[in-house]
Amino acid sequence: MFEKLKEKLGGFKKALGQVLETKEKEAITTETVKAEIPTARVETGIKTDTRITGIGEIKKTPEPKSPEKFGILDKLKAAVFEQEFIIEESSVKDILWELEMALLESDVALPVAEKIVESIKLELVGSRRKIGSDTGKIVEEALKKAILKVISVDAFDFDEFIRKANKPVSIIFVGVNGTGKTTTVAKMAERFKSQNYSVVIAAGDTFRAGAIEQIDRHAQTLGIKIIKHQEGSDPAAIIYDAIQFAKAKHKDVVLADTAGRMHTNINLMDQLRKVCRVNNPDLIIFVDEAIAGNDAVERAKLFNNAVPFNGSILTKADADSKGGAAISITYTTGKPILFLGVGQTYKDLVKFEPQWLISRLFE
Ligand SMILES: Nc1nc2c(ncn2[C@@H]2O[C@H](COP(=O)(O)OP(=O)(O)O)[C@@H](O)[C@H]2O)c(=O)[nH]1
Ligand SMILES: [Mg+2]
Repeated sequence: MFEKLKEKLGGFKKALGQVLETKEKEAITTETVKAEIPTARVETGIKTDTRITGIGEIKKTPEPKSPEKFGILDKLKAAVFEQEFIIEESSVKDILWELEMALLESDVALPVAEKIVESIKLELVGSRRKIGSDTGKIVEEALKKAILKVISVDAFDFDEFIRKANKPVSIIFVGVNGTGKTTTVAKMAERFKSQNYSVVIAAGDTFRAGAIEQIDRHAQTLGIKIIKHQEGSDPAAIIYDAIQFAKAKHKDVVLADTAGRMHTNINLMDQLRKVCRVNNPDLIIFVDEAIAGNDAVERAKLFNNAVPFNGSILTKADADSKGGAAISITYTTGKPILFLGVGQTYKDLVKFEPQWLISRLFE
């Protein structure tokens, strides 16, 4: 997962680390040169003092290698290593440009790549670094901080939300075709079941031939109640029926599948608005595939305009080497990633934590 991005971030870390080390060496050289000048003065000073105060007392002139002289030299040398050097913008400019290009190549959206680079610049440029500190660590911390900033939004804990919500909790899954909505509904059903919630599935994709059978098969396999109508019927009515059923039977969660639709199809987006308005779900979740990169981010924007969603699920993260969508979607929509789909079995769903992604990127 995200191998190419990991590689690029690793490359950046190494390259910037080298730039900082070079700067550090330059700083040491400069400081050593400066350090030698006061040493000379110290020697002269001692001689002068001896001459003035000690006429006739030549024997009191300090030995050339007196302990005092060594002491001062050592102190000066120590001072060099306690010295700091300042990171200037000119020394990191090129390398930050390369980072921006690498992020764009990894499908990170332009404003997000710019934001990351800007954060790193703010963190490093003008800052004082102790000579001898671990430059790799400095760069890694700056990178982690910058990425964490763009992938974190106001804390929303999905599990806590479900625990506290009035039951039944209704969740509608939306997105374009083939991204993994139906599979994700089944994975979520399995996850809720394992947490001892009772689940009802609404077969809200009445548009595509075979969609009802597909979700029905999942429901049978998982032993979960499903509410379905015939192909071509009104999805808003099916979801409504499922919620009424859940209320009557005291079920905990309603998971509603919907037909995939292009974010650019005005009629189908209007239909989705109606489905959500009629049913007023507790949560709307946008599902897209991580491998779609920037396309997923663009689609998320338009879906969020039509039916403002609470969070997104990125599927097929197991097949995504670029990581751009995972990094960009939260910053672009202002809504958190809730889960990642990481495979084709029911268990292949991981709760998304920003810190988890960061540790994956730098492991
Ligand atoms: N590798 C992988 N494949 C997935 C994942 N989620 C869904 N799929 C596959 O994507 C295809 C489309 O999934 P489906 O749920 O029918 O998409 P929908 O059209 O949005 O409902 C299926 O072959 C799924 O097995 C995932 O997290 N990883
Ligand atoms: Mg489907």
